[in-house]
Amino acid sequence: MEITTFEFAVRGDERGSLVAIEERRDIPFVTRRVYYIFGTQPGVTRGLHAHRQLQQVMVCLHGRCRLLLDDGQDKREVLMERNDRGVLIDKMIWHQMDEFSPECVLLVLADDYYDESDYIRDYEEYQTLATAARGEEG
Ligand code: T46
Repeated sequence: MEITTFEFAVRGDERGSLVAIEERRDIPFVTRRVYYIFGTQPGVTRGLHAHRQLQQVMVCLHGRCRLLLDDGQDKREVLMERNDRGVLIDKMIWHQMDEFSPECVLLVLADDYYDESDYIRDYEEYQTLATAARGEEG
């Protein structure tokens, strides 16, 4: 499985730095929703689901954590620790985040509004749907 990342230009001057993320230029979609994750308690694992349709880009603004991506066949691990790099969490990719540093802040840009019916939270159901989707593609 290929991991898709987006490198953002760090702008700024002697006063400090700034990163701008423009939709359809720096990331491939129009952002309908922005959320951020912070204050994650030690030892906690978040995520543990896939989205049926939602596409997201995750950026670690501060601190670090581990992002695990799983397409149903292959698993990849990404260390999230850079505020100038986005990682695509595509639709139908099972994902979880763990090993959070105490000060970790994750920014997530999503291409649609929050919709609980878009979540697949059962891994067996996910595998069945991912296998069927691969069959349709092939
Ligand atoms: C994802 C990973 C990376 C809302 O009310 N609106 C929202 O837009 C979101 C994202 C969440 N919520 C509520 C639902 C829960 O009551 O906020 C609470 C925490 O959400 P959740 O347990 O889903 O958080 P994570 O960190 O497990 O997962 C989140 C996103 O939900 C998910 O889409 O891909 O981050």
